[in-house]
Amino acid sequence: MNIMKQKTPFIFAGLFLVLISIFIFRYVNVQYPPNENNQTADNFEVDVRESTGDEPKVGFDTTLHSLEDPNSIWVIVNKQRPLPAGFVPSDLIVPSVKLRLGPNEEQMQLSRGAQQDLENMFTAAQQEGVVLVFGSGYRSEALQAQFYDSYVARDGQLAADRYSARPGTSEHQTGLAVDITSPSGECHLEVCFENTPQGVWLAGNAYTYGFIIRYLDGKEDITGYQYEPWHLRYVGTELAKELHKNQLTMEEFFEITVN
Ligand code: DAL
Ligand code: ZN
Repeated sequence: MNIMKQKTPFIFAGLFLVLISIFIFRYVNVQYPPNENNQTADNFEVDVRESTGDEPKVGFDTTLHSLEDPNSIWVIVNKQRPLPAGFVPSDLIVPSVKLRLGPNEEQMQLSRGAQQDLENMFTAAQQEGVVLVFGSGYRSEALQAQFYDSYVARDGQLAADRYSARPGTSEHQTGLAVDITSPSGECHLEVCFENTPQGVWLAGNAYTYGFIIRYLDGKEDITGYQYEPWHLRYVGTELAKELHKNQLTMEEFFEITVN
């Protein structure tokens, strides 16, 4: 009996510690955002690590694809991030869509990873009465050099650098970029393309097929290029929705500095 009396304070102290631990555990847990997307614990950790407040990345796994691998649908290519010298995608195909040039032209190809979504996008636009034309997709380093050199000869290097990538730094070389035009060629590679039925449809719908308008209006200081409402870049539907929703460039979303 005496022994029990001596132990009672210790039993109460033990119970008290257990209750305090449960309370602390629960309190710390509710400090994190709810796991809405049924993510794995690993993904969840990534989100918490990268969250800085009210930015759009909460609940989005920013590590899903490589930003460096030229075969990745998230590869970021810009003036500071050239492709490996002579890079050629291994999965180029000619999509079954309306082409601006003959099917044997190099530019009429794109990466197989983007094919299905591109074809679905062209079909959906057509069903809504908008005919899209595949203007220019994959371009080798050599073809990009021809283009760039001709622009420099015509407009001077300073001007050309604002709208044409130097060879080795064009997204077209990844096979994941495509310039869209219309059957009439109205506003082909001109800013007024944004007001054509094709431009309006793409601005509102391309993201649902995994394509973004890569060079947004007013973001030249970030992307390095003037507004190009015709230049689409395939990034897959998950990222495209995220970028479209917040009207962000890849550089902004992944916090990559461009000078
Ligand atoms: N017009 C884009 C920037 C390119 O040349 O790749
Ligand atoms: Zn382009």
